[in-house]
Amino acid sequence: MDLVLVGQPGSGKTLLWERLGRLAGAGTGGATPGAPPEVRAWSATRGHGPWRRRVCLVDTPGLTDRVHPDPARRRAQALALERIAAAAGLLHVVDASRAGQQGEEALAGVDQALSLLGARRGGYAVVATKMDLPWAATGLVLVRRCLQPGILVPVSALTGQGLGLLRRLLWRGPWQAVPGAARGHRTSLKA
Ligand SMILES: Nc1nc2c(ncn2[C@@H]2O[C@H](COP(=O)(O)OP(=O)(O)OP(=O)(O)O)[C@@H](O)[C@H]2O)c(=O)[nH]1
Ligand SMILES: [Mg+2]
Repeated sequence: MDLVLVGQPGSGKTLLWERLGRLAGAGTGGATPGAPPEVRAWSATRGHGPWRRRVCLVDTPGLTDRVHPDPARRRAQALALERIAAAAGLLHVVDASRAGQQGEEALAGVDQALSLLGARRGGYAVVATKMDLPWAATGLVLVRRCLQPGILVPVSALTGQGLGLLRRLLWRGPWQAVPGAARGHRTSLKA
């Protein structure tokens, strides 16, 4: 089951990806063969027999409002969009502290687009990170107001705040793999 971390550049995806990988006891995540280094995944399994579940968490490069000037970065972003389309779930990572400092403007563009996508497809949660920083509490209120209502998990990848809850969400969230879906391992979403 593929879950994908998405969001603006610098929102905190990679640090979360690393911390959650460590908590899940995942092997060292590596770049997907043939993929740019910004798109990487770790996977971990839990449970036995019929309860055995495998989660693959994918880190992606930040998505930008404008076409990125670097072709390598554009290629990585395109690959990220492919992973988003095939994922069982999206974890939309938002920098709560930046939102608190900059106001609603910080959540326009990419964040609005991801939020609308999440509302349409389901299997979507917002992760408000950097809650250890000043302004994050103000930012959290804005995130709740500006992005689609649904699952919202405040965390700090730096201090570990909220990561236990987020970890449980990875394993028990509203995502669901569809058996026998096209391309074997492809997953789809529960409505
Ligand atoms: N204080 C604090 N800093 C954080 C937290 N999470 C990430 N950072 C810092 O924010 C910066 C960006 O974090 P990354 O994890 O690299 O962000 P990213 O979303 O992967 O960025 P791109 O890959 O460029 O899209 C780094 O300097 C991190 O150390 C957090 O929870 N608290
Ligand atoms: Mg990153």
